[in-house]
Amino acid sequence: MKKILVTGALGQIGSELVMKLRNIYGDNNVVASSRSREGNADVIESGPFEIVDVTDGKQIVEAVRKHNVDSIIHLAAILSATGEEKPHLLWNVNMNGLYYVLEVARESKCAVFTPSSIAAFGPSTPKNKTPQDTIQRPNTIYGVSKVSGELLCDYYHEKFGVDTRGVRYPGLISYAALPGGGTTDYAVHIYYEALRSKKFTCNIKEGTKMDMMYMPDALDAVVQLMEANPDNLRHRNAFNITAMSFGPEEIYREIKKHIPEFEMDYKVDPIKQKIADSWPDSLDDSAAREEWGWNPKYDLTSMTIDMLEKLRRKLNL
Ligand code: NAD
Ligand code: AKB
Repeated sequence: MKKILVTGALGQIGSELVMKLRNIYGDNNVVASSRSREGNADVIESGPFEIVDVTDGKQIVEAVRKHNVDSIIHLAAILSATGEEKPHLLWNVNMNGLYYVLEVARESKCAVFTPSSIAAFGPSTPKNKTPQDTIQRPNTIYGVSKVSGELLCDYYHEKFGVDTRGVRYPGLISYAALPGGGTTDYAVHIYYEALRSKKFTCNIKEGTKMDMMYMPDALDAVVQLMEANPDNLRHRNAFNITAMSFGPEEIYREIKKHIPEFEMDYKVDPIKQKIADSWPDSLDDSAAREEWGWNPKYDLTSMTIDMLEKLRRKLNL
């Protein structure tokens, strides 16, 4: 990667990924973009920034040509919970957006990174140690867009030689930007409320295990996979990756070790619960480990220590 365009750059991942990429590849070589200028000022001001609405293919073409882009990190998307409220919007952003990105990449010979998700699996997928290659029949519009996206990316690689790569991210936990309308968002909000009000009402039922990951590992995955030797990649779109798997009661107990007065109760959101129940309990990420050396650094214990320390500083507590 030499000249990188990041779409959806002001979201949960983009806010941190752009800064990391600028550190590695140089401020001027990472073009952040979003459909508006609302969001993290550091991302907008520390390097080139363009307004790009991914549902308008021309705007992507213009940004790629103007900056001589060779790699597109495509993060603009609608996530699972918002998607169930606005399925038509989701289809337009997630599918048309990806199609336009792939078309630009085909014409301008760009590499493309597109995150898939644990949402690409569904109720009939094996739940434990979910294999890399297995049944993918999701029952959410988000999941349908993720499976379709994986297939479209593979198609563009096989048919047109576009260097497409991707991972199936689990729920991501971070302190810099809030999550954007997903089912795993509770695992971020719980840290804020543990510090602020010492009370948290969880919208996901006790015992609901989902894969999760701390943001530094998620960012490393992008760089490692995009820099991996293509000869070693038997899979491309998209690799299972995970760092930990837990239910709400386990993250609660871990936080309580540091904040003994912290209390949690439950008010289950039926839509989010249905989505969570359809996803795996834990992924098998051995293909990523074998093909490009995936090896996450954080588990629940080390993530919790770091999250609480960073959030205390951010919230001036
Ligand atoms: P996010 O919602 O925080 O950020 C997405 C950004 O895209 C937002 O800033 C939004 O304003 C922008 N956007 C929406 N519509 C747009 C449009 N038409 N044009 C341009 N920008 C638009 O999401 P995120 O968590 O940063 O996720 C990025 C990618 O990673 C998505 O593909 C998501 O499905 C995937 N992913 C995220 C997680 C997670 O836990 N965060 C897990 C699995 C997969
Ligand atoms: C969501 O909950 O929608 C995302 C995801 C796992 O894809 N965090």
